[in-house]
Amino acid sequence: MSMALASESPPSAPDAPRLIHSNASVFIVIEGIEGSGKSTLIAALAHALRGDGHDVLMTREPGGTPLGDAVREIFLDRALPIAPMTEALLVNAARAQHVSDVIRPALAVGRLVICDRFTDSTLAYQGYGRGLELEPLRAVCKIAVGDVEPNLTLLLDTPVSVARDRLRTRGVATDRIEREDDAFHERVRRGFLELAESSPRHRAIDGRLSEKQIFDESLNAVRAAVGARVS
Ligand code: T5A
Repeated sequence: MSMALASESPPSAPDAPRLIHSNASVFIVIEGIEGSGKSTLIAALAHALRGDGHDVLMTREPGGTPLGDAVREIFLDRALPIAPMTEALLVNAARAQHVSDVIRPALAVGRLVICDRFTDSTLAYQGYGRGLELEPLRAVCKIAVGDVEPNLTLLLDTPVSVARDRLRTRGVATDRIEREDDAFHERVRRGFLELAESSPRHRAIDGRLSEKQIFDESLNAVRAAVGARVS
């Protein structure tokens, strides 16, 4: 990930003074294959939404907590062989902590949470990519997140070749998942698309568009989701 999405500290207690102009408690997730442009979009969205007066929390998976960051190190370590189900359980252990310590408390005090990856990533990577059955994976994710669900999931649908070129240009060493072959990443991309097509709370955006076009389309979708929460 190009931008270190700062895992902010867990939000302060509900009775602490906060600069909240909107208490919509909105949970936005950004999904897509590696290099699809998620971190770029999230930084721009957070800036614009803060301008709208929202108290925005940016976070990511795996990560978002000290435990999550430790799991992330293991998860992406090229030197470690990790079985597909172990991947699913590791990322969901981190997710359970993330939801409990960061996401749920932030939503409870009316923050707008933008998360780089969530449960769809498990279904796309460990399900469609690694070949694990989707229903058990959904059950594991459900145990990790309980009743916390995104209000909106934006999928940046970017062709594998385009995303790979972007990552090559960026020049950062590939991690354990990025180094998988194109066929794996094609399955992951198809998985994300199937998940997006099967749910009204998803919006797929063409990741080949310019950063500005993606940002404009995404901001409109987020503002609509916020409007639906507060109306
Ligand atoms: N994982 C994660 C699982 O297997 N299961 C799970 O359940 C979960 C949660 C996490 C890894 O973990 C796996 C999936 C991943 O392999 P990560 O580092 O969080 O890895 O995620 P990455 O997707 O690898 O993050 P990246 O930074 O590599 O990709 P981004 O954030 O999608 O892309 P971004 O914004 O950094 O952009 C990449 C480059 O493209 C340019 C940017 O400037 C940057 O140089 N760019 C554009 N160029 C042209 N047009 C645009 N519209 C552009 N947008 C960005």
